[in-house]
Formats: sequence, structure tokens, C-alpha cells
Amino acid sequence: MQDQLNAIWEQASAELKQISESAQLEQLRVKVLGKKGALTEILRGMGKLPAEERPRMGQMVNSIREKIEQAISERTAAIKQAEKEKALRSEVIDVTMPAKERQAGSLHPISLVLDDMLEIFSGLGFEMVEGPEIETDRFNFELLNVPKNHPARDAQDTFYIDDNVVLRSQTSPVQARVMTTRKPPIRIVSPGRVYRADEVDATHSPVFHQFEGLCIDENINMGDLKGTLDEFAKRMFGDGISTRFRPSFFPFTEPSAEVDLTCAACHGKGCRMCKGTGWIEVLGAGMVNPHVLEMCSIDPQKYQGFAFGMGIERIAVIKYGIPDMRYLYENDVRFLSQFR
Ligand code: 2NL
Repeated sequence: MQDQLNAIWEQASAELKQISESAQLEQLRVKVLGKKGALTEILRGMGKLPAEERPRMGQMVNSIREKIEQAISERTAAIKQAEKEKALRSEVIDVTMPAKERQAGSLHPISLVLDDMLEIFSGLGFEMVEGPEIETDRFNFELLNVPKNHPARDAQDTFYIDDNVVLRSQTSPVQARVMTTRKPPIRIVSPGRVYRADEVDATHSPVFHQFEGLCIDENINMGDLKGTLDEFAKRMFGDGISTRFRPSFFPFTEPSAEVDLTCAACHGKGCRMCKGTGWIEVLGAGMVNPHVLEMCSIDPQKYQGFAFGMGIERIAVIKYGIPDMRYLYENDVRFLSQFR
């Protein structure tokens, strides 16, 4: 019987060494010490022993039981500790590890150019005004002296929502709104999205950005316009840049001019960009047509004004030497990240 007990002990302690999970420990405990366990079996068999041997054997069984219980509880503690350490190790943070690089965005070239333009004109005393992109026929055309039969009014050129409502084709309606609600002196610029029924190509898009300016006061003349645009050209593209006015026609200005800037690519020498002329057409401008002033309730006998308009995309294309306007709309990061 003693041999049997020793065998149970040997077996239990050997199995114990193999165990690495708490669940297996419980299985072992049941197998050895449980109701149907090996040790209990031996205790049951003690009834067959002579009475004088029972106390000694009882003691032996108990001491083996205690040894096994002790071993199991030691092993339990060791496994618990190991599991705890494993959990802690899985949460280790290496505070010396270099940080992940952040992908920084950048301002779109149209935003960069617009910011420059706003800074320049705010320095010249102009205030920015914005307005709706959905406009009435009255503000987009009528008050700007664009007659009923003018091609700009044609559905070929303008997006109509209904007979009287359009997507604005210029930002002039913003200025027409200001003229009808404020008294001169007026010095405003109005940047924003405008819409024309154009096909997309290297120089056209059905949605683009315009920047217009308007100055109304007593004794405003063409010289004020020329001086303002000269100053803009120099601050935008550099001191070596000048402007050239060519006679033109717009319904809302009289006289009207198309305005060229010295080609910034060749400084006027003539190159591919300016088709050898040394000049690049950038703006339309003129003295506000007196009839426009009158329709907007401003007395043309007392007040005169100049106005100008330009495409922001065109300024960006010239300033950054962008070969095709479509780059501005495709949002390709290889393009955009060059403006960081
Ligand atoms: C161009 C030409 C121009 C204006 C816009 C304007 C606005 C009012 C009254 C008179 Cl409220 N004129 N704006 C004047 C001349 C030209 O734009 O080529 N734009 C891209």
C-alpha cells in the first residue's frame, strides 16, 4: 500500500510539472484527490486492513494528500504569476519608439492665389463681399446692362434653373447687390465660384473661380483703374511686371479694356507661354457704364466707378506655370503636394 501511495505521489508530481494552465490543474486535483480520485480509492480500501495498521496508513495517506495539495497550490501560484506577467508583457509600450510621420495637407493653389489677391486688395483699401451662387436674372444680367438678346444670356452659355433664375456666370451680381444697397464710396472685391455652359479643356471648365473688383466714388477715372491694376500686377508677380490696356467691349463698362501683363515666364522677351508677344491677357476692366450706375440707384452725374474681373485659375496657372487648368480640378496629391 505504501508503494501504491508513493506511485500516486510520483505520478502526480510528474504530471504537475507538465501543466501550464489553471484548468488542467483542476483536472489533476479531481483525478487524484476527488471523490473518485486515486487517493480516495486507497482510503476506501483501508477497511480491509487489520485495525492496528489503519492509524499508520491513515497518517500516511493524509501526509501524501497534504504533499499533493501543497504541490498543486504552489504550481497554481506559479501559473497565475506567469499568466499575469504574460498579460503585462502584451501591454508593454516602447516609449522610445519614433513617432509615426503625419501626412500634412496643403492649401490648394487656387486658395493660395486667392489669399494673395485678397491681401493685396485689402492693402489697397478693398473689402471682400460674397454672395449667392444661384442668382436672379435681374442681378446676373439686367442690372449689368446685358441685353435680352446678348449671347451670354443664351442657354448655350448659362445654366438656367428656370426663366428667371441662373447659376451666376460672373461675380458681378454680388457687386450689383452692394450698389443697390450702399452709398458710395464703395471699394469691394468679390471672389467666388461661377458657372458657364462650357466643355472641359485645358483652359475651360463649367465651374471656375472669378475675382472682381469695384470702386465707386466722386472723380474716379481710368487712371485710378490703371494705377490699381499696375499695383496689383507688381505685388502679385513682381516689380518687373507692367500692364497694357487694349480697347475692348463689355456691356457693363464704358470704356472697356482687355488688360495684359508682362509675361512672367520671359519678362516680356517673348516665349511659348505668351506666343512670342511678351504679354499675357489676364483681365477685363473698364469704367462702370453710367447706365449700370443709374439702374442701381447711383447718380452717374455725381459718381463714377471702375470695375475689373479676372479668372483665379488663370492667375494660378500663370503664377505657378501650370500647363493645363485641369490639374487644378483633379486633386492628384502628386500635383497638390508641390504647393506645400
Ligand atoms: C472678364 C471681365 C469684367 C467687370 C467684370 C463689373 C461689375 C460691375 C459693374 C461693371 Cl457691378 N463691371 N465687372 C467689369 C469689366 C470686366 O470681367 O474678363 N472677366 C473674366
